[in-house]
Amino acid sequence: MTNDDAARPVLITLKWVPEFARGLVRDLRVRWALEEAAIPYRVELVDADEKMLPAYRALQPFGQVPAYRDGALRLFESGAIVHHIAAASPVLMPADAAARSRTLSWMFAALNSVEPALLALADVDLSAAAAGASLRRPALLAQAQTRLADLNRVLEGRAYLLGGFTAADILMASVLNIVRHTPLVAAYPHLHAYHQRCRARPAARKAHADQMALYEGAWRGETEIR
Ligand SMILES: N[C@@H](CCC(=O)N[C@@H](CS)C(=O)NCC(=O)O)C(=O)O
Repeated sequence: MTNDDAARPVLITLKWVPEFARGLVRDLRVRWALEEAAIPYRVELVDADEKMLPAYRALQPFGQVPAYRDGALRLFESGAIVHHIAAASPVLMPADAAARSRTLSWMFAALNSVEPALLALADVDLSAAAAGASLRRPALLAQAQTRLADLNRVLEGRAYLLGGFTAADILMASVLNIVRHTPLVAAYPHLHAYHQRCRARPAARKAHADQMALYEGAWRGETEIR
């Protein structure tokens, strides 16, 4: 490893995930933010057993991914990691204090108001273990549609959530990916155009390709957790 490599932030994620999760693992948000901010980074991988070990729990208390190291700083929660990257990047956060707070509102909205509704629906649709889940589906679908219809209204006449692109769009577009197994997003024209616009960004494409390359065995890197 060169000195340059050693100074780079490190994204820690899962070595392998089942097919249905590929392209959805939350390291994607962090990769995307790093690409937008033009920050080179390294990737370290953990497997299902390693992420249960104390060394990893010290980084991510719930044994989940992603986790992140930036110098002496250790972070977990994808939203917090994206915020950390965004706070130092004019591409991802406006300079004005009020606009930064509004960006944060939309970042929380993506993770707190939209993601749970879409995850609940995806869980029922994609989890074989969700016994009796079909009974709940109509209510969960209605809940997801309510959120998406509200977002569709917000996005009418706007390229991005705050007008210009911010870290909030990384989180929101990544959250919308959760229902990629349904035609839900496509049913809302402003939301659909927004989602396509976000996904077409070169940084988004690169982040997605890099995550997928991992599972296709095209990625070679370090796996040691320090
Ligand atoms: N709120 C957390 C959720 C993290 C999360 O659910 N990660 C998933 C992958 S996307 C995971 O690690 N799943 C494996 C597990 O929970 O054991 C975040 O945004 O970082």
